[in-house]
Amino acid sequence: MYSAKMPDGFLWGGAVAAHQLEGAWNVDGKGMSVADVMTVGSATKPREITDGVIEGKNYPNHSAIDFYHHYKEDIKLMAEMGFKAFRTSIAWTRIFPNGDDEQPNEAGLKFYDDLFATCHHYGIEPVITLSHFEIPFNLVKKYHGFTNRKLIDFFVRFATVCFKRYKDSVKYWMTFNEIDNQAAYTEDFLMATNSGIILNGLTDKEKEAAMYQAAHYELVASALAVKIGHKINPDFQIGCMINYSPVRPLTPSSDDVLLADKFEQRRDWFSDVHVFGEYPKEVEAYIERNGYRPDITDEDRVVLKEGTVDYVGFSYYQSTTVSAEKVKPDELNDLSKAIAKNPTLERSDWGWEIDPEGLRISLNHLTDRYHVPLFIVENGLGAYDKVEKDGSIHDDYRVDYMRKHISEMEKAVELDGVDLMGYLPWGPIDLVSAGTGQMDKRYGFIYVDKNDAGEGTLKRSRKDSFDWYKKVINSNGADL
Ligand code: BGP
Repeated sequence: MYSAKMPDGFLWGGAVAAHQLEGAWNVDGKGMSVADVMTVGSATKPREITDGVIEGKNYPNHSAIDFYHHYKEDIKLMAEMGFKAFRTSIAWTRIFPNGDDEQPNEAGLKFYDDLFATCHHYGIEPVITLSHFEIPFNLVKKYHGFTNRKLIDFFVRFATVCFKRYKDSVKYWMTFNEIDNQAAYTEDFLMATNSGIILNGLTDKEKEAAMYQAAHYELVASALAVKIGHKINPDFQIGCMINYSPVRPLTPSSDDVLLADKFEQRRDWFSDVHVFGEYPKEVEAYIERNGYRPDITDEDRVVLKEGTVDYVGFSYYQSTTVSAEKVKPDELNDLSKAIAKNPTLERSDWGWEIDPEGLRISLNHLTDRYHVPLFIVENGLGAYDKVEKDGSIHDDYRVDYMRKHISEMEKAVELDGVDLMGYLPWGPIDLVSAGTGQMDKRYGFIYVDKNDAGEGTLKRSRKDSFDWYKKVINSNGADL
């Protein structure tokens, strides 16, 4: 298998999000976020988004793996693997419990002071996402999330407070996690988590119109934050974060090839705006042709130009394959209609296609398009783990998945000349799945004793992959 040493300073580590591991959902003044009103689902049953917290329902994010009270032990384990960087998010509702509060919550700010100090104690660089699927629920109910321009101010206030407070302890930032997920605007779950909008009862056309508005306000909010962040500390590296999935045509037919292109454009525009500071022509034409009239002012366009990002952070889990049998290229609106099963790829237990070469293709595509440094800030395999009688966990499937992906990443850096900042696989410690709310969809090198029903001791233990990843980091990627 191909392997190569990564450049000096390469940021090996892992990535999580506050709401998926911290727990302590209403402790020390934290307010309720959209993640706190979501129940447990499964591979086949979507999570329910409830109207607040209803007694008797299981809300897994409320306690998660209680990282809030275990972070010292958890960061120590990550340091043992040799982590150089740790990506997490700042829970917006720990800082502004309702989102529209005038003053921040000191106890929330203090928690992250302590967390970042613990990281630095071990020489681990924090990499921080400002908004990772945890918008204050009050902003969802009172303002309809990012369909309301006021959300720009609330987000910018939150970002500014964080930039000022952590200006000497955090260098790497990202604004909105997987901002492009909302391209799949018919999925109510994604619209709620990404943009804080609950679209019950709207037609698909209305949902799409709401998405273009919310996405625009998020992009303006992001650009303003980038601009302000650079003023507060010119050394900040502030990136965007997209869910990148290279698009493959199912057959070599012109329709399939064109459809794959159109599909890709419809997702790439989010990162286009972040990097170039302007909308791509294709998307402006599409919005116009479909009669959507999002509120986009001339002033907004100036802001977008002034707040372009320093790097593109992205998650990579799988590629996407499309077929024009299902929808013709010019009729493409609801992206989910174009997706076909790729007959050449294996799937995880949750149906996610496994495509290591897709990672190399992604790195090449993003480099060609953007000419800025890239950062892999999520990648990994969600799987069921079996704990043996002696407590060991032989997760060779996880090692196999990661080894193949890292090998493709190393080809992209070494053979294709990609400028890559680091590799932060998802969920180095088991945590609550964002998509399903399950605990048993596990990504970790560190096992946490807790199941889907919420039972367990929360004890942490090392899986086989723990030692394997430690060896990879120790050899700077040469020993896979
Ligand atoms: C990404 C999210 C993460 C994470 C990951 C895995 O989309 O940014 O928050 O959860 O996917 O997804 P899941 O947890 O549904 O397996």
